[in-house]
Amino acid sequence: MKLYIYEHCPFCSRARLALGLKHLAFETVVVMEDDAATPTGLVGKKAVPILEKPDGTHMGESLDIVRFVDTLGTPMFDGPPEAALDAWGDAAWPLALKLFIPRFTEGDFAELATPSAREAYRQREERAFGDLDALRADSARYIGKMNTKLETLAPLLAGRDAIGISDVKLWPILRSLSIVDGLRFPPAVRAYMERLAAAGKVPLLFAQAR
Ligand SMILES: N[C@@H](CCC(=O)N[C@@H](CS)C(=O)NCC(=O)O)C(=O)O
Repeated sequence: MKLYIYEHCPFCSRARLALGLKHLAFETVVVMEDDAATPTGLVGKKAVPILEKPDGTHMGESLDIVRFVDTLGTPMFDGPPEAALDAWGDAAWPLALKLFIPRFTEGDFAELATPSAREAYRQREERAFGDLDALRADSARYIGKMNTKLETLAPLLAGRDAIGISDVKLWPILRSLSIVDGLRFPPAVRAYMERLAAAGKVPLLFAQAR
């Protein structure tokens, strides 16, 4: 199998995590941010992740990919969703975007390795989120709010060792937040982030926190 991704992309991290947790062999292909032809040629639109399945056909949509991947080998993600984890992720997402999007545009990612790719990405995010410098300038306020939210996640993750579909949705949000310098991840949250990063073989972004 081949998985087409952007390294920064949280939806791609869902698919990477699911494949990694299931120990499935796959090749990663990073699509440049200014390359519309590759994804459009595969699934008819510019969006990743895209999975090339063992039969050579292609599929998009992260959760569809996770469901397909779960038909290979022993199912891991077929249990019921965990409402508290899903609710935390849904509530945190709009605030998380305000923190990680401006930092992603400056980040060290293969899909941004050329000036034109980085510029294409910056323009895409500015179309979606408006002035990124203004978002950046409000960081301290957003960081304070997110630190409060992270405290409420800690009791939900303390002692957790199960892995299910809700983790496939939650972990990529936390991975994205690991690029934000100044966030305080409570020990239970940090341990969870590190545990799934290692088990799923998807690196966190602390080394390039900014
Ligand atoms: N619903 C899709 C969303 C995927 C998505 O939004 N991917 C972003 C990257 S994070 C993308 O490819 N955006 C289009 C673009 O590059 O122009 C999924 O879950 O896979």
